[in-house]
Amino acid sequence: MKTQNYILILLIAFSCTMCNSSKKDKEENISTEQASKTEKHEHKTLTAEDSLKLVNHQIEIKGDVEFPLQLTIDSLKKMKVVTIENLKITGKGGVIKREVKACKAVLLRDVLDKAKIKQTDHKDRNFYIVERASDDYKATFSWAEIFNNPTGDNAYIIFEENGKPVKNGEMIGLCKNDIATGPRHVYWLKSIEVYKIE
Ligand SMILES: Nc1nc2c(c(=O)[nH]1)N[C@H]1C(S)=C(S)[C@@H](COP(=O)(O)O)O[C@H]1N2
Ligand SMILES: [Mo]
Repeated sequence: MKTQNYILILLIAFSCTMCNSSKKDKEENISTEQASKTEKHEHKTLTAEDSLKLVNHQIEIKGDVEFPLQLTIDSLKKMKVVTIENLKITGKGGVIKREVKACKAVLLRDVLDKAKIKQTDHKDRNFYIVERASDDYKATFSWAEIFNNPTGDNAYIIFEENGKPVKNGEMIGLCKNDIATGPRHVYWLKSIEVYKIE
C-alpha cells in the first residue's frame, strides 16, 4: 500500500512537470512570435548619414510609357501644384503616425499623363503602377484607380511640407483616400514604374 501511494505521488508529480513544461514552451513560442512581428513592422532608426544616402534628387518615370521622364522638385513646381491640408499618416486601426499641417504636391495622374502610358487603343487599360523607394519599399496602383476612380484625385507626389522640403527624401508618394494612409505613403520615392498585364 505504501509503495503504491509513493508511485502514485511520483506519477502525479511527473505529469505536473510535463504539463508545466509544455505550457512554458507554448508561452515562449508566442513571445518569440510577437517579437518577430514587432520587429517586422517597426522601422529601425537610421543615422542622419544613412538616411541621406536614400535621398533622391529626382524621380524616374519609366516602363510602358511613351516619354520616360526624370522629374526634380523644380519640374514638379512647374506642374499644377495643389495644397493638402491637415494630412494624417495613419497605420492599422487608425493610429496616427504623423500629421502635417500643409503639403505641396502634384497629382500622380498628371505625372503619368506627362509620361503617357503606352496604350494601343481605349480597351488597353490593364496596367499597374509601382511607386518604388530607394530602400525598395513599394506601393502599387492600378490604371483604373488612377484614371477611372476617385483615387485618381487623391494620389499625390508630395515635395514640400509646411513650407520646407520633405524630411525623408525629396519626394513622397501618398494616397490620401486610403483607409490607413501609411501603406501607400512612400518616402524616399525613387521611381514610378508602369507595367502592362500581358
Ligand atoms: N520608403 C519607405 N516608405 C515607407 C516605409 C518604409 O519602410 N520605407 N514604411 C511605411 C509604413 S509601414 C508606414 S506606417 C508609414 C509611416 O511610417 P513611419 O511611422 O516610419 O513614419 O510610412 C510608410 N512608408
Ligand atoms: Mo506601417
